[in-house]
Amino acid sequence: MLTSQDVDTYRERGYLLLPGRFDAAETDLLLSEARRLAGLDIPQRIMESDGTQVRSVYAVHHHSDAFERFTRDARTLEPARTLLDGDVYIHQTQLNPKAPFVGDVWEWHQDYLYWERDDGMAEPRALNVAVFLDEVNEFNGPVFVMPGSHRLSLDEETRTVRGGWENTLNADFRHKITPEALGDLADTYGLESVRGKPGTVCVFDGRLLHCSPPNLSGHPRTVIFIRYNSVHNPLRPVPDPRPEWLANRDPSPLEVLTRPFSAPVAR
Ligand code: 6CS
Ligand code: FE
Repeated sequence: MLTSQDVDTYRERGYLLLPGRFDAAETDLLLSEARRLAGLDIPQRIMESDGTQVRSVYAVHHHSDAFERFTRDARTLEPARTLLDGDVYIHQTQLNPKAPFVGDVWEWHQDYLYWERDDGMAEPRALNVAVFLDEVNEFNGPVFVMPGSHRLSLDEETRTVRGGWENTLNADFRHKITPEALGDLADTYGLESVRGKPGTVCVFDGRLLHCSPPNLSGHPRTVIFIRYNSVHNPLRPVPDPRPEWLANRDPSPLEVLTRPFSAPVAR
């Protein structure tokens, strides 16, 4: 599924954009599932600070057959298996509908620092597969990245400033990189925003430095994130573990579907 050039780009820059991987019928199906899930009053649903708009729904593959199959579709799972060099399992899934005007920022961070400090992940051998269900453009809160920053361990520059794991989900982040370090990093690595049409897949390294501004367009910006971890990279015990719906501790390998996730299931 990935060319050798794709793999080189990913290794060099820490992320890879794959346009046109899912068609409109598929993104429409996932969008309607996304709307259904955003309407469920479940602990996995996290609200924005305004208390009315949905910021995220986690563990979508536990609440939707379509999303569960989607995590095993060749177009999401194969890139993860290739780039992580073998069997993988799901660490976490997240739906991020990013409602217009009301949402809060996602500050600069490396995901792996959360997975390491909060979940006991042994190595940075995990990645994100993000799929755009709406167009992502400069106005609606695209992810900003610092290309090449995935080679860095920013352990020293990242301070743990909040106590509870709720602060790994809301806008008041638990682990914050100092502004001084961020300024220097931005000068060294430069910034890019990751944009594309619906159906685009963006794969990015668990250590790629990223953030995203609020959505200031008039329409939602729905993105689904699947976080795959290598089965050889287990979570170690931690004193106060996050719930399994944020940090899955069952590393059973996933098998790739032989048909598109959207194909009718044979009975
Ligand atoms: O806490 C987590 O696991 C998630 N938190 C952030 C800030 N980014 C993604 C990560 O998966
Ligand atoms: Fe993140």
